[in-house]
Amino acid sequence: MTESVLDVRGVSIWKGLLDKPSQDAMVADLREVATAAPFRRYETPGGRRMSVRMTAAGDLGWVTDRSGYRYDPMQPDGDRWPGIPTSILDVWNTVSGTSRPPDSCLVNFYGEGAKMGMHQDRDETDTSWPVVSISLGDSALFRVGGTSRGGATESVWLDSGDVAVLAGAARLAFHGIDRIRFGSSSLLPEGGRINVTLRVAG
Ligand code: MD6
Ligand code: FE
Repeated sequence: MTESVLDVRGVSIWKGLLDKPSQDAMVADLREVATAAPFRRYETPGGRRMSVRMTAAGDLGWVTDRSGYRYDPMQPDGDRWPGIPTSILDVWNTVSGTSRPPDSCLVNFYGEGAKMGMHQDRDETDTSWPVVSISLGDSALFRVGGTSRGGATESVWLDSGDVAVLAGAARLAFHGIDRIRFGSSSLLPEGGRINVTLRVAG
């Protein structure tokens, strides 16, 4: 598979880093994660239900409810999160530029019509560590802005097997998913998109 690294407003995008067998293996690992920690549709502090379904692996997962957003060592049902699969840690080791392992792996599922509004990732204790993001399944239109809300943005399609790295000056860039191209990939038999993000959260 050909591989190239794009720069989109400081975000590095490794096109096609994961080949099809690697993507299939990662999906199988994520099915085990979802068995131990089911996907949930969270309610935001403002009382709106998110269109994206979420779960997590590692020491810390990310949850939200009426009391706010936070990293939590427990699932909402009181269980710990499952471990981060090795196939996913391998990607961190390839692209993060750090030998410190991630302690949080967030998994987002986008069904038809799901999207994610523009946001910054700043709930981590130390936001100087990179965030590594893996795309699997249907293609998604990823929008990247600057470090304050509003202003110029640039959009790029993230396809299955692409890996994005938010580091350095782009670590606190606003970003979001405007839409997915439902059914554009056959990786997930029922369609949809999975996004996996790795962080040092705690
Ligand atoms: C997504 N990604 O690709 C949403 N956050 O579905 C993110 O919110 C994200 O891609 C931090 C770093 C990289 C990302
Ligand atoms: Fe994000």
